[in-house]
Amino acid sequence: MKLLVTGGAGFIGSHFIRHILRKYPGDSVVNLDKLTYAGNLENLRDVEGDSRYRFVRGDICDGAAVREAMRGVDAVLNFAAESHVDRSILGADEFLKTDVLGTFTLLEAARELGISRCVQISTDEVYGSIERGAAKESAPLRPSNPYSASKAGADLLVSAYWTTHRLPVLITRSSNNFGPNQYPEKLIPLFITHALEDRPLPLYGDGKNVRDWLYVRDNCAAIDLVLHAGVPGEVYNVGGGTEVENIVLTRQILRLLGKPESLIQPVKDRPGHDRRYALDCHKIRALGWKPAHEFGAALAETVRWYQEHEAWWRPIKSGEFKAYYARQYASGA
Ligand code: NAD
Ligand code: TDX
Repeated sequence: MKLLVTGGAGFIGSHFIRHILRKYPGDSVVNLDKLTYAGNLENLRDVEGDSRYRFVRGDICDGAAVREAMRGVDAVLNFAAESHVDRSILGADEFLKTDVLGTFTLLEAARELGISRCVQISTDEVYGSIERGAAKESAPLRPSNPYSASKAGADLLVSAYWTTHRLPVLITRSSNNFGPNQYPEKLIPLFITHALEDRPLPLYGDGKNVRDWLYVRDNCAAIDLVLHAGVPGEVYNVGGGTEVENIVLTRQILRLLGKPESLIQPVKDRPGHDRRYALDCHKIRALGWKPAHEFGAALAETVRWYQEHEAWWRPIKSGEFKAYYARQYASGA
């Protein structure tokens, strides 16, 4: 198969490209990525010499660039997005452009070029906070923040292209991913790298918000399965099945690093902060997927990766991240 992966220089997309190139010797991948602050070609250094891999710098909102990259491919997987909730609260313009208009641009090009499989990478956040039980794929979309609202907008558009145009689309909605190469603005890499620098860990609110953690390689396996065996027009939840309160996770990270709990600094809560996410994953499990990595072991491996790859995260934290973080805490929260 010849694949177009968008946003492949980011966290999950780069793991997915490596997964495909390793597992399918006959496949090739075009990676279309704008290289925003979150895109990092270091994430793919080990595959850049592979003749089956090609990088194209471009914006998914640019119709001409998208059509050019999409020509001749069998399937499109859209990972490209503005992906950080806190940045969407500081300013949502880019979220609407990339997450909604970018998805629309890809759908139009896929329709024009007759692409036979399009996978949209979405998120559990589109269901909003789930106080009890777990959201099925048929649950109403009730996004709480500009990021999740723009992802929900994209999901609705993708589904409409199936209903109206019979474009063969599939959607995966996964829970919180973690693993190597995640930009250190997200909870796990932020807290690991801050702790390594002996900086305070800003824990929002009472620290009792719950996330369901999914190791990134397990998500890649699920996306691969949906690409090959999913039913067009369908949505698949992908949850790690590991619900943890933020405060518990924070203590676990500090323990793994041998750092004191006094580094935990409670700060003002995130506006619109969803209390809990939880997914019903019967549908993807019926396709034959389940997480292969145990949470504690995967977290320990992730902590080790950041300990051993300072050369990856230190330049990020002293570069773009620094300006973002100063904006985030400008109010003195
Ligand atoms: P990321 O922020 O690490 O990477 C996003 C990538 O998209 C970057 O390489 C960036 O350069 C690229 N990009 C951004 N705007 C672009 C544009 N206009 N055109 C082309 N490329 C562009 O994100 P991630 O954490 O790897 O998430 C990937 C996808 O998975 C996103 O769609 C996100 O919504 C979804 N998702 C993420 C998680 C998670 O926990 N990280 C969970 C569920 C779903
Ligand atoms: O500094 C922090 N302090 C803190 O307490 C940060 C960055 C986060 N948190 C809390 C907020 C959340 O309850 O930790 C939890 C996880 O936060 P994030 O890592 O920002 O993830 P979340 O908001 O849950 O969204 C993530 O999962 C769904 C991804 O960023 C999205 O891209 C994905 O769609």
